[in-house]
Amino acid sequence: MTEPAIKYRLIKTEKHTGARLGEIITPHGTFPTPMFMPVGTLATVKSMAPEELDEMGANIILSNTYHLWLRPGADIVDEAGKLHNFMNWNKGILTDSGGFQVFSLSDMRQIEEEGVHFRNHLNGSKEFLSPEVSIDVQNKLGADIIMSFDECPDFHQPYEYVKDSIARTTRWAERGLKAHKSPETQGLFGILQGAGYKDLRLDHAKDMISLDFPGYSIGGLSVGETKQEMNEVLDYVTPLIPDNKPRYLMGVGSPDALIDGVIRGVDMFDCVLPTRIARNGTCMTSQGRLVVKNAKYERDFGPIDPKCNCYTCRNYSRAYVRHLFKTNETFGLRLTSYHNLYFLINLMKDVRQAIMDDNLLEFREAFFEEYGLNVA
Ligand code: PRF
Ligand code: ZN
Repeated sequence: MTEPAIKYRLIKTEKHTGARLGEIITPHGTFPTPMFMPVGTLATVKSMAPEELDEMGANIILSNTYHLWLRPGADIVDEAGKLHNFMNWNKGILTDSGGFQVFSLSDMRQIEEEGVHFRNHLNGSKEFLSPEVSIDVQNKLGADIIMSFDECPDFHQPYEYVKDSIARTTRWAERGLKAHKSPETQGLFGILQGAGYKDLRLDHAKDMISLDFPGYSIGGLSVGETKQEMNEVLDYVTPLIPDNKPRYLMGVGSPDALIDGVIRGVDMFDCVLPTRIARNGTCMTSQGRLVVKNAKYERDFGPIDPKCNCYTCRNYSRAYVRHLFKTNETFGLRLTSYHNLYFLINLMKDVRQAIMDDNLLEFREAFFEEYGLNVA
């Protein structure tokens, strides 16, 4: 028996919620959870150097099989010494399987038992992605954590469709497990689907958990449903996942959703939100979102967020960052990207402390109040 690549250690559960303090043990380090993972789709977290990511406290970053498979190609990354070497990042990397990206980016996709036929969103060429291809590409990319190939049905897709879809996603997961060549260096997570149907969610979780993956992702959320609907799914899905396995909520990154996810037992999150909104000048602050291009910041010489200790807030003013955005200087979006990522990474640090102190619900109330969110 070889050691699995990814392990999880539960340190404590918060007294009044399902929140877990723990750590995830990877071939590139042991990192505290709950955690937020910045997204670096094309083997770069847009505009951030790896040294900056390290400095702000990022531990695992996410990259995408679909994008790297199309450009520059898995063989080139493999020859470069895999993703860690290619992009000069020595901590954790997770890759998504490509299923979700095929569904959201490509035209004319056609799902069959064997896999998905689709057209390349860059040049229109015909492509085919299957569980075996996805795992082969992810083996070549070499991330510490890889994802099984899934279909992410719409939250409100018809029941019969979702029922067939989750059965196929389970068969795809079994094929992925068989195809996986390096379980001792890469942990393959199973993805739980089932849209908004409780019985299907429970069935799929049970089937996937019986396959004994080293971790589980909760997919099919943050795809147009309400916050209440998402929280309800988490309420009944996360308790089914064994305590000794990490739980990863895919594609979720608003501060309130992070806190509400942690309360329901989620350990890992990723989202393009902080970096995407940063590039158009929107900042997350302790007092809610701030649009730094706004005229009212023309002579505001205070930091983006007075409560933030990041490089941007320690050194630059709202007026300066606004000026950079007004003149299209790229340093502006670097400063806001740094700040937003730091904000979420630091939020998770505060959340871990609140779990330690057993006062996560009080923390939530105070945070929501100040951020301008409905506490209910
Ligand atoms: N499946 C995969 N990647 C994802 C999702 C999913 O359901 C989501 C849903 N929010 C984001 N990224 N493979
Ligand atoms: Zn800051």
